[in-house]
Amino acid sequence: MATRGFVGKRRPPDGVKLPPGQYDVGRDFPVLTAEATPRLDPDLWTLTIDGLVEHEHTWTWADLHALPQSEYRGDIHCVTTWSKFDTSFGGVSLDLLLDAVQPQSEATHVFVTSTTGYTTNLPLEELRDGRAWIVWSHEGKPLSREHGGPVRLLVPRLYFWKSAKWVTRISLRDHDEQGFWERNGYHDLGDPWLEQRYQGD
Ligand SMILES: Nc1nc2c(c(=O)[nH]1)N[C@H]1C(S)=C(S)[C@@H](COP(=O)(O)O)O[C@H]1N2
Ligand SMILES: [Mo]
Repeated sequence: MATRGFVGKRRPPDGVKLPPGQYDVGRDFPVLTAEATPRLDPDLWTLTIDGLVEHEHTWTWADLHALPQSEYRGDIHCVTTWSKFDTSFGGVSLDLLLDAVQPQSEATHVFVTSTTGYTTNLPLEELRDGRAWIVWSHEGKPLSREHGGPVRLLVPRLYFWKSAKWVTRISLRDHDEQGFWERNGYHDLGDPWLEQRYQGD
C-alpha cells in the first residue's frame, strides 16, 4: 500500500560521512555517563553471555586477552549530536564470543548489562558480522575509566548509547526488552543514518 506524499527515511548517498543532524566534534571525546563512574578491578571483572545460547560462557580478563585481538577504526556517533571520525578501539570481535556460545535459532535480541546496572537492548544481528567488539583500548592506550575502562561494548554502527561502558553481561532473548535510555524514550534500534533518536523516529 503506497501512501501518496509519504517519504520514508533514507540513508544518505555513499561518501557522506556525517549522519543527519550530527556535527564533527574534532579531537574532543566527550564523556556521557548517567551513573557514577565505577572503579573496576580487571582481575575481578567477568563477561558472561547467557540466555538463548547452547553454551553459556563467562570470560575473565585473561581469557579475553588470550583470544585473537581485533581493532575497529572508524567513526562513532552520539545521539547528543556529536560524531567523532576515524578513531580506533582494540579488543575482541563479538563474532568470536558468539561462536563460542552458539546462539539458538530463536534468539533475536540481546539485553546488555553493565556492572553499574546500566542496560541497553539491541537486535542480535547488530552484534554479528564484524559490527561489534568488546574493547579495552582506545588509540592504542588502555581505555580510560570515564570512557568505560577497563572494558566496554562497542557497536559503532548504532548511536553510541548502545555501546555500554563496563559491560558485564549479554543475554540473548527471543524478544526485545528496553534498557535504560530506551525506557526513557530513546529508540530501540538507534541507527544514526536513519536518525532513529527517539521512540517513534
Ligand atoms: N554504563 C554506561 N554506558 C554508557 C553510558 C552510560 O551512561 N553508562 N552512556 C552511553 C552514552 S549515552 C554514550 S553517548 C556513550 C558515551 O561514551 P563516552 O562517555 O566514552 O563518550 O556511552 C554509552 N554507554
Ligand atoms: Mo549518548
